[in-house]
Amino acid sequence: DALRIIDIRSKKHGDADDTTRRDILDGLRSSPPMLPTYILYDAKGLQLFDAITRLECYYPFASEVSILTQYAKDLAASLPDNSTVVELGCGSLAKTRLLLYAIEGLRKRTTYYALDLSSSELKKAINGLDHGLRYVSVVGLHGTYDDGRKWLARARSKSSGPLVVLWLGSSIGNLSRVEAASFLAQFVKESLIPGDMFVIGIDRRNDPDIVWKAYNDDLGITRKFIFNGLSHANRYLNQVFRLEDWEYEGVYHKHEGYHEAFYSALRDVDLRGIVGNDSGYLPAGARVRVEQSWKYSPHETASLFDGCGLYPLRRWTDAAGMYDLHLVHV
Ligand code: AVI
Repeated sequence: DALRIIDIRSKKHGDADDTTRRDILDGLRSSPPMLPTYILYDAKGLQLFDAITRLECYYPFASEVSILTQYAKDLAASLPDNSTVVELGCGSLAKTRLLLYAIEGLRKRTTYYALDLSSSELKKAINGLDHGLRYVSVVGLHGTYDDGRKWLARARSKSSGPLVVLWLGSSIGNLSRVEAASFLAQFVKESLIPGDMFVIGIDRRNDPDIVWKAYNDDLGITRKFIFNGLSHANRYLNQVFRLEDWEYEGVYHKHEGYHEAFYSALRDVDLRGIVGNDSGYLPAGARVRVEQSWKYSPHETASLFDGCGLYPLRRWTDAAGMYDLHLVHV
């Protein structure tokens, strides 16, 4: 079978570049200053994130893998026949393959759509699935979450077969609690119909030291991953960031339950020329936020689902009780 990758990006490439540049500048003008989290995910960023997932300290990945290793068959059995499965941010497919082969083992006809931001990484990931998938057909979708949601709404209007949205890796944590709820609610409203399902991996509010270490590894891989975001941003801003002016800083806010990743200025940094106003002046010690990783207590998860019209069907948890995979339906 020829590799199928559909470009679903709503904007032509040049427009997307303009949007990125505008998002970066808007972020730097806001108070406190920030960079858009998606700046972390160019092709190099996806590779570095993949390296993070191989770190022992980055437990969310290992926890989710252990859940899928143990329960993929159970999850596959809970999915409807002839379903369309769409994964938001499929990454390297290292985890998803466990589910795909479980579905194949049960001989359930399924079309699996893998959505991600980098078409080169998408190609690699799909090519890396060895053959032997006869019941599961695999299609790549090149675009953002938003492109994916819109594409899904269009696909939904053409077919009424069961739809399953897969959102693994606790990626929901990269949205604030309010954003996460409205993202899910919008999905439910625009792209799903009663009976459709969501499979969502969510990291719990674990021991603060363990969470902090997950984002501050001794090998400095996370640091490299975060710094790559600055290099990526530089491609849109004529290289205004000098990497040697910045350091990575990770903070876990244990009361609120989120980890925050910053670029922290090692000396006064003057970006007024490109930012266009005084907010471009960042004195030594100033922080530019690039990522938040929110964690959920069981109660917070329950009210999240409740608030957006999603009903829990099943939940699978790792042996250490640190992470859950939720199957919910509309
Ligand atoms: C993809 N996302 C859920 C990861 C997280 O845990 O927030 C990205 C990451 N950032 C640093 N390490 C991993």
